[in-house]
Formats: sequence, structure tokens, C-alpha cells
Amino acid sequence: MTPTKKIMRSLAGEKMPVPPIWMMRQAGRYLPEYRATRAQAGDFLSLCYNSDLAAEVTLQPIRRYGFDAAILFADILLLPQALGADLWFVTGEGPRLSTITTLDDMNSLKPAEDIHEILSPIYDTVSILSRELPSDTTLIGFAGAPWTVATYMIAGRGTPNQGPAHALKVEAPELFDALIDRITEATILYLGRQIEAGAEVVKLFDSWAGSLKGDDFDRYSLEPCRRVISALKARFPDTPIIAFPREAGPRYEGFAKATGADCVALDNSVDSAWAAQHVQSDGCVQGNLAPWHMVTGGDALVAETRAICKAFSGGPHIFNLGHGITPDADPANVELMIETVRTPV
Ligand code: 1CP
Repeated sequence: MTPTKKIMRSLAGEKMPVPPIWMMRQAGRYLPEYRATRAQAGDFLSLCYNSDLAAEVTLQPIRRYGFDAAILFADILLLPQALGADLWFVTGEGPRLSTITTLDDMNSLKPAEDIHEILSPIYDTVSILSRELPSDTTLIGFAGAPWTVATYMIAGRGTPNQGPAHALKVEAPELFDALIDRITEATILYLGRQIEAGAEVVKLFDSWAGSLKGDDFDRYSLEPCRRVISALKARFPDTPIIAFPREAGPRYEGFAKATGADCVALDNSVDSAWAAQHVQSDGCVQGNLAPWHMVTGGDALVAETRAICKAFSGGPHIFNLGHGITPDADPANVELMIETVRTPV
């Protein structure tokens, strides 16, 4: 069946006259209505696990801007929590988790199939959204890719260079591989439930793929993503999958083919002319305006938005930022970006 929603058409490989658009972290602190709902929930994790309020913040940017897709409001770190890690957020600093560095730590984790009890409110959020979203808006579910999730589980926090994960990979390769396997199995089950609840597309965020080089990139970014995607494709052949190996640089080339992803999301360090030639030649690409344009706006935003649309105009493209919008962004600049994309010159 030919899809009718714009995002689904791009993901099926159709070149659209105007690229569909959504934005990473579109439900976030730059929006006053998000800040109000988050205050009502109490804190960030309470918001993620409150299905009604999580659905509400997912819908806010759709009401305000009419994006072509909504992304489930949740976080990649809910999966480690469902596997048994402690998780909390320190205001102004970010996430903290109990660490996995020994065999005992690894053995204390739950089996992958036990994640659903904790994650059931997330599936409820997806069900609410699939009922409430406008009929032309695509619902995207997501999870972190195994390597990226492992970097947080090993270090217990976000790290600038993923040093603790790289160290464990060298010092205790069997433990490291066992952790990657557990996360991979859990991710397949988690995304499967999101699809059953109504997610029409799923996205794998490998935010720290860029710190893997050579064989390590193949083993720990590409291969776990391939495993997740092939397991999902076996059960849900019609659900498109977007992969985001952030800062993969030249390794973006061939990533879709090697993993089976329908689309790769490009970060803003990637040159769009290069990506049109080397990545879009294999199918749909998503991206890749630098998020700081949402802070600065003006002519630079308009010029760069047009340049990206032009570079990718020869094939399937979903317009997006190259990474999440930041809390200091001006909501008016988001409007300007959308208007620029939707008003071809
Ligand atoms: O105070 C707040 O409101 C918390 C800010 C915030 C938000 C809005 C966090 C904490 N997570 C989220 C939501 C979120 N996270 C979404 C929702 C959907 C949307 O895009 O609108 C998604 C897809 C994520 C994914 C996520 N969480 C990633 C992958 C994407 C990326 O940004 O690279 C990562 C790495 C995380 C971990 C995380 N969660 C939150 C923060 C501040 C971080 C980064 C921590 C760090 O590395 O220091």
C-alpha cells in the first residue's frame, strides 16, 4: 500500500516537492507550555512516566507548529532503569545512574523480558498519542542504540569522550559484550511494544557513535543497530526505521545498507552536498540544520535552511535539526525555519 502521510512517503523513498519536517527535542524547555506541564508533573522522570502529561507535551509542538511528525516523549535512559539500574536527574547537571563495571553489577540486571512492567506507562503514552494525533501526523517511537545506552550505564552519567565505556571494552571485553547483548535484546522488545501500541516509525539514537573508530564502529555501533533492525523488520516489515549514528562522519556512507535502516539521520557536522552524493544515494536522509540557528535566527537561518533543502532536493529527505533544540532557543526561530522549508523559492 502506498503511504499517504508525508513522512511515510519520504521514508518509502519518495522525493517530495517540499520535505516533511519535525525537530529533535521538539517537546522541550524552549517552550513555555512544556515548562508549565513539567512543573505540574514535578520533575522530568515523573513527566516521562505520567502517560497523560507525556502525551500532552508530545502534542504541544504539533499544536503550535503543525510538524509532520510527533516523537514520543520519553528518554533513552528509561531502558537502563527498566533493566534495574537506579536513575535520577541532578538539576542543572543531567542524568545519574548506578554503574555497571563488574560481573556482579551485570548479574544484578534484570532479564530483557522483564522490562515491560516499568515501561508500561510509556506504551500507554504511545496509545494515547495514536488516538489523539491529527490524522496526517506520523508518530515516531524511539530508543537509544546499544552502544550509546551502554556508555551511560557504564559511566553512570553523560561523559564527554565515553572514556569509561572504552576502558571497559578493552579491560573486560566479555562483560562489555554481555552488556551490549542485554541492551540489544531489551531494545528489540521495547521498540516492538511501542510499535504494537501505535508507533508508526521508530528511531535509534546512537548519539555517541562518533567516538567509535574502525572495527569498533562496526562491532558496537553498526552491528547492534543491524541486530535491532533485523529483529524488528522480521516482525514488523512495514514499520520504517531511522538510525542516527551521530558524528559517524565518513561512516555514514553505507550505514543504511549495512543495518537495514530506511533512513539515516545526519548530524550538523555533515556536509549536505557530500551526504546527498554518498548517503542519500541509498535512500532517505534526515537533517541537518545546526541547532544554534534556533537561538540566532535571522538571515543565516534562512540561508542555511534553503541550502540544505536544495542539497537534498534530488531524493527523499526529511528536514530536521542535526541534534536536539536547546533550551535557550527562541520559539519564533522554529516558526521561521518551518516557513522557510514550506515556502520553496
Ligand atoms: O529538564 C528536562 O526537561 C530534561 C531535558 C530532557 C528532555 C526534554 C532530557 C534529559 N530528555 C528529554 C527528552 C528526550 N530525550 C526525548 C524526547 C523526544 C523529543 O525529542 O522531543 C528524546 C528523543 C531523548 C533522547 C535522549 N536522551 C538522547 C539521544 C538524543 C541526543 O540528545 O543525543 C540522549 C543522549 C538522552 C540522555 C539525556 N536525557 C536528558 C539529558 C539532558 C540527556 C543528555 C545527558 C548527557 O549526555 O549529559
